[in-house]
Amino acid sequence: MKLFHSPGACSLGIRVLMEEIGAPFETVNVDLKSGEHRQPAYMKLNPKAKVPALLRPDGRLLTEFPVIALWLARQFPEKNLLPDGPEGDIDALELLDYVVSTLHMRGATLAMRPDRFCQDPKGQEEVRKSGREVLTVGFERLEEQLGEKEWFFGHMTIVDMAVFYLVHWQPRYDLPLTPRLKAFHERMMERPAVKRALA
Ligand SMILES: N[C@@H](CCC(=O)N[C@@H](CS)C(=O)NCC(=O)O)C(=O)O
Repeated sequence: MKLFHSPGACSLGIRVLMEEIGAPFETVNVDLKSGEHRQPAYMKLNPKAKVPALLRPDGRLLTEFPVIALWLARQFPEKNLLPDGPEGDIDALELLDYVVSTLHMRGATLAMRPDRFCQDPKGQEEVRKSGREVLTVGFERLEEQLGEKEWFFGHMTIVDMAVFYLVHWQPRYDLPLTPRLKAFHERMMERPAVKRALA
């Protein structure tokens, strides 16, 4: 397996997941800052020009965080990375998609990079505000769903990896984390897999 990622990007969640799984994998750093993801060499492989992307041993390239995470969880069932119960994969996808499609794409992206959507400084302030509003509502949802548990579904699952990268971006969107999310982030930061992924 080969993971295409970029330090500081949402691919961190997949990197942590792969470290938790502990199977051998290669990493390829795609430098978003210099625009390497839009260069022909990467676009040929992944025309979406995004990270994460995971090259499977059979040669298929997987894109989209929830898809990569679900594939990895299914590939290593002994690691128990899906919620328990007959609809564990559905439960995981429901929350994963909320974190990635709403809180990341519609919340954090707007709050962190308003310049990508608007040139005018006043307009950028509006964009940033709109992203922070989405995050504020989302944090309340996540706070409630986490409750007094250590992990979103009682034991560690692929959902925790997505929440991790989102809360890890906190200094960039500069919105206080709710108490349980803050404790969740601190808990994740203690994990050897996270330390390895961030090293
Ligand atoms: N929907 C995609 C989002 C991936 C995404 O937006 N990745 C960002 C990094 S956090 C990226 O590659 N950005 C490059 C760009 O948009 O130019 C997923 O779930 O993987």
